[in-house]
Amino acid sequence: MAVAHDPGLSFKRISVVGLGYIGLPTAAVFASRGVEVIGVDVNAHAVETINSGRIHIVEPDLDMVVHAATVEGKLRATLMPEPAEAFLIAVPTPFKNDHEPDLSYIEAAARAIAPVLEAGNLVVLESTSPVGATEQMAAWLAAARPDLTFPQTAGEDSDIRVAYCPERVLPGHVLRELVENDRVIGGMTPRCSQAACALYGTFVQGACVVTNARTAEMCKLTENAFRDVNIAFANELSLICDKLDISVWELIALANRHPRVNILQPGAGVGGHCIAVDPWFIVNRTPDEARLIHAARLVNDSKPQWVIGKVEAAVAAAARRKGCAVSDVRIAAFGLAFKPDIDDLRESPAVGIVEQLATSFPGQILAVEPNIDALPARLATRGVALADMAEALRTADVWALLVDHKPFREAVPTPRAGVEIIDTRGIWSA
Ligand code: SAJ
Repeated sequence: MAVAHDPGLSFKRISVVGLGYIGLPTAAVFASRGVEVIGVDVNAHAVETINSGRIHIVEPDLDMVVHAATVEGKLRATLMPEPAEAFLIAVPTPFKNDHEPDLSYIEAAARAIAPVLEAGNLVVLESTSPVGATEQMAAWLAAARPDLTFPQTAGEDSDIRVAYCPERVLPGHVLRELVENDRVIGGMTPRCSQAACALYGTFVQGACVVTNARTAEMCKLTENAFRDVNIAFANELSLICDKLDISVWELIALANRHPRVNILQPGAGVGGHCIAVDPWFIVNRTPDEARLIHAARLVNDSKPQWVIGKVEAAVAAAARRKGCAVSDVRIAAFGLAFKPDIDDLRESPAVGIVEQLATSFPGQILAVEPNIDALPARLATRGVALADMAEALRTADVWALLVDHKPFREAVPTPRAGVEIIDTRGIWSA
């Protein structure tokens, strides 16, 4: 049910806990609408950077919005929570070694804000979370503040309102998607949802669609699991086509001409902080039922190893052709980021592939990543060299295209005689 927000409910002072890839843009957008925003983070460097009007993460145009918000005095960062009318929690939810969700950051955030909570406050959890996390957060808050009432016991009459509202923005397009995307709002009671709708109504132009907290939690996980399963289908097809000597790129383009078929693109694996993580929150909770979602995770997680095998075979073939030792073959890896046209190397399959190749082929690897100036330590210390595209094309015997960045799409190279190409994105071999 889409809800028109109650104009009587307005928020003048809010707090955003966790000033990362979601929290900081959200805080800045609220501030740009005239709301006083107190940003809270445990990272002193992030707090200092934001207070000086700069940013510690990479996202187009975010620097300008944060700069303007701090100069106008609407956004201020701090290490310690302060009283506010609403608290938005946007902290990480990683998983532990066995894929068990790690809610310790949410627990720490709840314990940090509990002392400053006042009757009438709204607390919204935005972090991607397993089903039941919002109720768990409310339980932590209630344990810390026995003098206040919460929805799990007081229902609609509670002093504190609690809701779940997942972020759904695409890295690289965060500022636009924050404003334009619809929001799913899951209050612990209808009144909690109404308060959260009023809060997001400050800047959201999309619809605020109301449900309960558990459905909203599952909705976020479902969106990313849906994408993971669809990418796994494409990745599985790439393995099948390789074995059957068919171009997977041509195959997908042909199949997608069917009006009800829309296959995604294979790649070097699934990276980033969301799609490779969130489906595990479903599998962990319902392992017997989530068979397809689990299989998709395994298919996507195994793709980098398959790519490594292809590169190893290409290196052996290049050595045979050149009549040289395997250790004399030069390998160029094109792209390190977790997806095209960003500089984010965290959880990137390409980085893992290059790292493992660097162990097998020490001193033989050039990495071309147009979006960075220096290699991460885990590659630099393994003897990988950062090279420009022209040098890598001129000197390498094996070209491994791992990410389809714009410069690679726009200048499709003509291979020198004998060059082996592993094209995981179908732009140099299709
Ligand atoms: N990928 C492929 N083939 C494709 C599409 C993607 O291999 O056809 C790979 C990418 O190269 C990358 C990974 O999948 O390694 C994920 O990239 P992505 O662009 O699909 O997604 P993210 O992780 O940048 O952002 C996702 C988005 N979720 C959905 O599209 C359902 C975003 O809307 C979410 O807000 C975000 O996760 C999040 O924070 O959860």
